[in-house]
Amino acid sequence: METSCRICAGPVKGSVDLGVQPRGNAFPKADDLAGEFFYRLLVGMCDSCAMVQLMADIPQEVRYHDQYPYRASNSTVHSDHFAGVARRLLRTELTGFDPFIVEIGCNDGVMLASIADAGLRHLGVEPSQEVAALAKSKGVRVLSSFFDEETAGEIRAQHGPADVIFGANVIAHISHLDSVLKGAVTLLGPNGVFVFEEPYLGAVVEQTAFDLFYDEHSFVFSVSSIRAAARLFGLELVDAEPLAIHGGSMRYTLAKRGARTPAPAVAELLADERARRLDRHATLEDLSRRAERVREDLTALLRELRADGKRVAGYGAPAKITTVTNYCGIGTDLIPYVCDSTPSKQDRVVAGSHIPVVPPSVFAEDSPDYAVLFAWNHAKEIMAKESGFTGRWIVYVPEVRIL
Ligand code: JHZ
Ligand code: ZN
Repeated sequence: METSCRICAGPVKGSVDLGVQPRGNAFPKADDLAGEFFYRLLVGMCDSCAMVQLMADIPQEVRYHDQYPYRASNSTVHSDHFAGVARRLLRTELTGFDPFIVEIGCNDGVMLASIADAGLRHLGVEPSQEVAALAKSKGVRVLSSFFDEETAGEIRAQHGPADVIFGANVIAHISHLDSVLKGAVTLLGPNGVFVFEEPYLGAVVEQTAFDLFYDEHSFVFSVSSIRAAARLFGLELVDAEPLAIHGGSMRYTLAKRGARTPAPAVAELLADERARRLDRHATLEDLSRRAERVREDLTALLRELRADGKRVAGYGAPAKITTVTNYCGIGTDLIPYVCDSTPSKQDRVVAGSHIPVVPPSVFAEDSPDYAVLFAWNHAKEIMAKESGFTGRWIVYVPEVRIL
């Protein structure tokens, strides 16, 4: 199958096929499974600009509805990270007279709350009402909208130019990325920056983290694909910084073309990506083969444990659990339940695989023999919290192992 690139219209060939999948964050109620939505999860790379993207495009209104269940403050590591992002922006980019910052997809206000506390002009652009209400309760000003070129023009007309546009785990979700980049040009002041952090293709490839592919991730960025996209729309990549969050992310800084001198990190990371062949189809094809291996090993292990009469549970219901359980065909026969601390996911089931999501207290009482760590990117925090767990952890990133 071939489609055209959402950024440059070049040819995109599907290289990773993760089968028929539901929406990653659907988490339906057990008695409301009749209308479950499925699509083919095929991931490809553009021949021209190397942007990795989903071949399918699920309408954004279907994905980011008012009950969107993800809470960005779901871990102390994440909350600390975003408070740190705010502190750094306050120290670096927001030091002029009456600065203004816009956050695309501010979720529950995990970052902007610190900006609001500091008394700076800010605006979160957030289409999902439940998370927006949480942000507002922290004193964050929120515009209920999707961000695009038109919204950017409206914000500029009302508030003036922005010094910073920020986004975390949201820019790669927006299939009309071209309109977002044009909107950034419209909204930013002459020396303003567009800073965003998203899961990094290099980390996905290195760790065989195929579960980072789901409907919300319209793209998985790399330094080279973001540099190419920025150039097409009058922006320039002036900095890039690897981050540990979400299993390996990259923070990109774009400025208006010619406004800033690119930091040496950009050229260094581009060279590293070339050496790692991150712009080659063959790299995605290899990732696909390694994903198949994980599927074989994980299902074989779970079947063996079931045959031995062992009790197995899941720990954490990130969006990633939807991809991995549906791709591997893991249902309640192999994993009867998964626990997650997010109230908006509890008493619901994982889409497609229908594994019930329960509160962590159920896990503590049940004390299973094994727990599959689906929230593998939070391993340290979860294992510290569950230090009393007497069973053994199973991880599947970068390969299937019992810890
Ligand atoms: P977590 C998110 O994906 C959402 P997800 C989003 N789609 C995105 O783009 C990516 O990030 C990058 C639970 N948990 O953070 C909470 C516990 O139960 O890996 C969460 O449901 N106990 C915007 O959904 C889940 O695990 C704990 O102690 O893959 C983790 O989800 C902790 C720490 C977490 O994101
Ligand atoms: Zn392209």
